[in-house]
Amino acid sequence: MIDLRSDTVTKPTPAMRKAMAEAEVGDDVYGEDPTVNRLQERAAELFSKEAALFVPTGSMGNQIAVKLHTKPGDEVVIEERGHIFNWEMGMPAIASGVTIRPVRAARESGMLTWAEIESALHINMPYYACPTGLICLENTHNFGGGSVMNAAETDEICEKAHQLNLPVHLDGARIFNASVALNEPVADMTRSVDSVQFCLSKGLGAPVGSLLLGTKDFIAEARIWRKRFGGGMRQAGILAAAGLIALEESPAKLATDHENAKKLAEGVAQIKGVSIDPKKVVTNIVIFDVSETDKSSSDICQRLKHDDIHAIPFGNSIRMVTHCDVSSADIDKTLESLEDMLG
Ligand code: TLP
Repeated sequence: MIDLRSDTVTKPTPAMRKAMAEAEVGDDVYGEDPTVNRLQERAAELFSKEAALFVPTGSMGNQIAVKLHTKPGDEVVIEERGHIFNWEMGMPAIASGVTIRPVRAARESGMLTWAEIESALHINMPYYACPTGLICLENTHNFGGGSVMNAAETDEICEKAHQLNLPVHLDGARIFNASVALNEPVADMTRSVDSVQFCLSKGLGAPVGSLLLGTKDFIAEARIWRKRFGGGMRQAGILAAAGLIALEESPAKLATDHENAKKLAEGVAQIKGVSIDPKKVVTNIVIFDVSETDKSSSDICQRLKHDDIHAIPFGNSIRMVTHCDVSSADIDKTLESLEDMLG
């Protein structure tokens, strides 16, 4: 099976499984799991943040951040294709009582400029608009095609936001992919955001888990909200053990995933009716429009399944995500199958 649906499908490596079997554990709700504590300390060190919290999912990390940065009735500014807005099942409204102000970035990459963010802010409009309480960024931007924002651009947005006393949360589910693509350390890319969430369970290949990072006070509060959200995981060291290996060993492997994505993008760009600019594919996500072919995106994905190739249709487009369980030969097979079908 060639599984290009997502990098969430990655399986733990033998080293991760061994570390999981041997992990030292304790009750993490009491803060007594030594492996979880090590993972949190290591993550905080890598990101140069005061503290980190191990959470079961990226969604939970993001939603705890939304909860802590806002109060009910606030508005959260986010790019229109952002994960927190589209794919977290309405949780900002349910858990935090906030509304979302989606802003469409002019750039296809989905990366907002400060001017675009600023035009959506509600400041000092107490009687007729929800006050902006938070700005959310996403790096890489998943439905912007795995696009990246560099440290300087992130700094600029944060600086302007902070001048208005607005916090910035970064959904950095794939921040290590961005870091590899830009050759910038994750600590630089996240130095000016107030909080950041990143996933161990995507390209880094761990089976479960994300980390939320911020100040000590923020993380102390986040720990309470993790429990309220049902994310107190007890002997979670078994999972954290895989996470520690993912942090140390996986970033160095991401460049291969990016090469495979580029090769895939260059290949599909040759197929008549398929639209994608391969130059814009800089990490592991390839999204291509098939509306000019004679088949719908779901028909194409259905047919790919006959060759045991799995991808997800989104509207007129198909998303394919490369990861450590996809090889260069798998990309060749995928291109052959697409060419046979559409060529
Ligand atoms: N993304 C998943 C789907 O939910 C769309 C995927 O297959 O790409 N932030 C970003 C940018 C994400 O892409 C995801 C997962 C999350 C947060 C949520 O992470 P989990 O699945 O751990 O809750």
